[in-house]
This record gives sequence, structure tokens and C-alpha cells, in this order.
Amino acid sequence: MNNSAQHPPAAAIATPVGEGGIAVVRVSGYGTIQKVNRCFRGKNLEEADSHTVHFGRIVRPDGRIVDEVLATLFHAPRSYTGEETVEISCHGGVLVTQAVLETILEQGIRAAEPGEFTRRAFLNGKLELSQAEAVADLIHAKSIKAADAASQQLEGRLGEHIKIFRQQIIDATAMVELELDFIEEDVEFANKEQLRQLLSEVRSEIDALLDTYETGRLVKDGVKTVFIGRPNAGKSTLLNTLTGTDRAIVTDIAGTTRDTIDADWSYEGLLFKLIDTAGLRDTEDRIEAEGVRRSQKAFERADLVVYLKDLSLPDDPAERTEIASFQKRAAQTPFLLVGTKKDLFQVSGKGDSDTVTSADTRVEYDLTISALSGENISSLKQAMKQRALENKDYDTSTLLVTSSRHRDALQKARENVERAIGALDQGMTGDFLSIDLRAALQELGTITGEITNEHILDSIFSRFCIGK
Ligand SMILES: Nc1nc2c(ncn2[C@@H]2O[C@H](COP(=O)(O)OP(=O)(O)OP(=O)(O)O)[C@@H](O)[C@H]2O)c(=O)[nH]1
Ligand SMILES: [Mg+2]
Repeated sequence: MNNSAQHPPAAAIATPVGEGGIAVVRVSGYGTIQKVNRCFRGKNLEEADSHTVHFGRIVRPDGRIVDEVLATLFHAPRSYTGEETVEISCHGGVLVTQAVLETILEQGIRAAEPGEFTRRAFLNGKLELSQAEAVADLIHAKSIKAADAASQQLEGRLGEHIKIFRQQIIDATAMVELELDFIEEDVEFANKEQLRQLLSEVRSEIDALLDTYETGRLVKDGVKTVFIGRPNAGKSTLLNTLTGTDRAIVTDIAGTTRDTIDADWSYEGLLFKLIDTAGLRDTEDRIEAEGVRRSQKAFERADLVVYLKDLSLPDDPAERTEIASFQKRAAQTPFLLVGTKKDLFQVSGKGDSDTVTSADTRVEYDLTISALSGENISSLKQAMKQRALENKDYDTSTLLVTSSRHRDALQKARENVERAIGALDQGMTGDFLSIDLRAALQELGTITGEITNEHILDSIFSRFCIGK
């Protein structure tokens, strides 16, 4: 499919706003070369070959030179968008880039919307929808693992899987509809077993893909990790130790942190969004009380809760109850209980290195650390990663479902396949099965974009930057 004739040229600055060596203004759409040529002094671009670069000047109608540039030409359909495209590399100043763009726009070219070039690439059949989404993910990736996951998807790996599922379901539909043709003759599915087999295979393959979503989401968005505990437990110190900064204020005054403090930290390619909170306690201080309320809110949305308890303090039954309630919820939210300030307090180990018990034998720690001496900090990093990913640390070649849109569509497709299997088991007629199978196909089609609508496209491409 090539609809490029329908898309008039649009232009945008494709590089970030700011001062740099060069900036790129991208222009794409039917008639681009001819229009850009009007303000370009150098080789006649209309006579130039595709995939060639030309030195020249962008000039205003009065002859004033705006900038010296390099123009890179792409003829349709061999470009990112599938349309004829000119990329103008100019000097990377904010004003000069803007002036180049304005001169281009004066040629009757309109300003491109965010994501418009990628949207055109999709509409022109250059990318599947899941690949187009991967472009945004790759641009927004904040960790190596997130970039890896986006690259897999950009390579079309998700699309390949979806195509296989769709083909299997199409095969199943064909079997069912064959039976429908013979319905008058009351022919049973000749190959009911085979059909069941095929559908359960699809179901378990979809399940396997759905299984990767929890990890995929954490890889893409980062692991929201909340440090909580009593005032002075060493939460802010740990945030600073991990990030190697002094982002959070540390003092020996209990109640130092009043508001939640966020910091990004990457470990072995995985992004952790660390959230330091105000120490939990009853307080008369209205500012601190608000901080405590925010702490509680933060851990409600956490992917990982790290509870820090000062090993050097005597037992506190109220705190033990609090910890127990976190441990109870650990199935929903992974939880680590960490004893801090180990340097101040000699801990008696029980032999198992992961389960060290303090002199207060009523508390079993996952780990005991000292931010001051650095002891066990690397074990803590490892434990945080393992606990967050629940040991499902897929290697970089595994395809991960990272988008809730894809997850939802896969779930709906799975439900329809499930319903078809149920209908088959109950001996329902083929027309019932056929409805479910077609619904499953529809759902899968929304992932790659065979089935789509303006609403879906708008919500996807609004996440893009201008110029992409
Ligand atoms: N000896 C020792 N002191 C520590 C360690 N970690 C933190 N501290 C000290 O404990 C005190 C409190 O540390 P913070 O990091 O501010 O504690 P917090 O949990 O953020 O406290 P609030 O913000 O009040 O909730 C500071 O004086 C730190 O220097 C440690 O590993 N060993
Ligand atoms: Mg603090």
C-alpha cells in the first residue's frame, strides 16, 4: 500500500531544541523536493538521484542567505516515511534552525504534527503499528534493557508472532467454515481433535507471550522502588549511596525527609525509579504528617518495597506489626526487609547468608547492610533486581510484551480462543466458533495495525516527539 500521493509535504525540526553541531529539518510528502528546491541554492534537487547529499544554501525570497546546509534526498518509496523526503542538515543553533524551518514553511509546506512522519510510515506500509510504537519506546528508553526490548519490537519480532497466531486461527476458521458448508448434511467436524489441538496451541503460545508482560512493563517503565521505614533508618543515605549523589538531605535528625524524593538509578541495564520517603511515624508536625501521607501513597503504587530498619535500635512491637503487614502483601508487591547501619551493630548470622538475624531474633531480615562501610550493598542491588523481576530475568533475545495496549489485545484474543475451545467441547455448531475466532483475529490485528482506527492512531502517535 502506498498512499504517499495523499500526503502533502510537512516539515519539522527532527533534532532536539538547543545548541549543537548540526540540526536536521525533515520534510516529507508528495511534492517535497520541488518545493524545497525553491529555497535551495546549489544543485537542482529535482534532477538529483535518490539517496544523495548536496551542499547548498537555504535562501529567503529576497536572496538573503539563511544558512549553509546539506540536503539529503530520498525518493518515494525508499525513505523512512515511504514518501519523497528531504532532510536538511543545518547549523545547530536554535534561531538558525528555526529560520531554516520557517523558510521551508513559506514554500507552502505545513508544520508536521508530533509523530506525523512515523504515522505516515505506518500508513504507507513501511512499519507495522507495533514497530511504530517501538520507535517511540526506543526514543524514550532510559535503560539498556528498555532499549533492547524496543529494538526487538522494532525488528518486527512481535509482529512475526502475531502473524503466526493469526495464521493458526485462520487455519482453524477454515476448518470450521468447511464444516459449515456441509451443515445440511450434518457432517461432524472430521477433525475436531485436530482443531482442538490447534486452538490450545495458540492459547498456550499467547499465554507464554502474556507471561512476559510483567517483566516487560518493568523493563520499559522502570521498577518503582520505594524506600520506607522509621525516621533515621537510613533511607535517604541509601538513595544517595545507590545513585552516587547527594540528592537527598541526610542528617541525624529524625524526620529529615519531608516530601518524597525521586531519583533514577540503573543496575545491570534495568532502570529503578527510586523513591525516598518521609520516615513513618505519628507526628504533630503538619508538614511531616503530609510527608508520611505521601509515603503511604507512594508504596501503594510501588513495584518493589524496600523496608529499612535500623539494626542498632531496640525492638519495637508496633514496627514489627507494620513489617508483618508488608510481608503479608508481598505476593502483590515484592518486598525486601533490610537491616541498616550494620557497622554499628554486630549481627549474628544463622548460617544462611541471605537470612541474617539480628540480636532481636523476632525480626528476620532478607539482608543487612551498612551504607557507611558499603557492606552488602552489592548483594542488596542483586536482591532488588531479583525480587523486582521475581527471578524472571529474561535474556536480551527474549521478546517481551511491554505495552498495556498489546497486553489487552492479547488477553482479549486469548479469551475468544478460550471461548471457541469451550464451544467446541460443548459440541456447539461451527457458526458459534467462527464468531469467536473472528473476534480473536480482530484483536490480534489491532496490535500490528491491520485493524485500526483514528482514535487508536491518535493516542499512539501523540506520544511521539515533533519531527519523528
Ligand atoms: N553508622 C551508620 N550510620 C548511618 C548509616 N546509614 C545512615 N546513617 C546515619 O543515620 C542518620 C539518618 O540517616 P538518613 O539517611 O537521613 O535517614 P532517613 O531514613 O532518611 O531519615 P528520615 O528522612 O528522617 O526519615 C544519619 O546521621 C546517617 O548518617 C550506616 O550505614 N551506618
Ligand atoms: Mg530521609
